[in-house]
Amino acid sequence: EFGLDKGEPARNAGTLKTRPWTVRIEGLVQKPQTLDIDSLLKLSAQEERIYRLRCVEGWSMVIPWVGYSLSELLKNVQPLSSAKYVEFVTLADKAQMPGLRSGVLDWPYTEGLRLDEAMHPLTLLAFGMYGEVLPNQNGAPVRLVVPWKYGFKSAKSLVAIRLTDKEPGTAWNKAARNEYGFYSNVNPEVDHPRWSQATERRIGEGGLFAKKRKTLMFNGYGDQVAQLYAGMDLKKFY
Ligand SMILES: Nc1nc2c(c(=O)[nH]1)N[C@H]1C(S)=C(S)[C@@H](COP(=O)(O)O)O[C@H]1N2
Ligand SMILES: [Mo]
Repeated sequence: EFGLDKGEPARNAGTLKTRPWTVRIEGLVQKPQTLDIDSLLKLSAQEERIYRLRCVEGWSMVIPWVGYSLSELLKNVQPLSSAKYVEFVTLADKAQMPGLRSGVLDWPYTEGLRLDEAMHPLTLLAFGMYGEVLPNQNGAPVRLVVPWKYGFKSAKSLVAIRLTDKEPGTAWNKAARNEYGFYSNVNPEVDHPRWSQATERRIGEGGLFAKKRKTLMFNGYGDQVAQLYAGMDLKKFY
């Protein structure tokens, strides 16, 4: 990426207003809904999920999230048969988020998944981490977590979830199409144009001098998700 996160501490995150908060579930669904955060929190049982997170820039971390499968929410709104993709739209409030003045990305930050990826039980709607409510800087009050994809796919502070029939644009794909593809599955065999993705540095394992680990296909979740990509050329659909 372009160093947007680097040296830019979450100094404004503390003042983000996360209540009241609503999330619209809209587009190609039988039952569009606008849910306030308290209804969303109660929609399904929250569970702790301990996932590996692999950053596209070559580091990784193990994180205990709290939430439930996004599929629980999607089933509720009854996707139409024409729905093929899900677009995730996040808050872009200039009054609260001075970082939006930076022209690096086309705000709001948006992300996207294919509908079958979004319905996969590993795809998490997260409300907490480390047994606590999500800190503002990590995407309060609700974010996405997709553990077999690079970390940037995990859109934070969601305000809308939109089902579509066309592949939605995503913030990083629009900014640098050749560097960040729509799929962005963790893949040690597809290098970023500017660095290798074969290895990673695990945060918590001895800092800069620790031996790097080999990056695993689909971040080690291949048994669960490889089937989603059967027959696809993942070098082309990176
Ligand atoms: N709303 C929103 N979500 C976002 C981003 C963003 O700028 N806005 N950045 C993405 C990127 S580039 C990264 S690396 C991760 C960072 O998540 P973290 O702050 O929890 O580490 O969030 C992703 N989700
Ligand atoms: Mo990032």
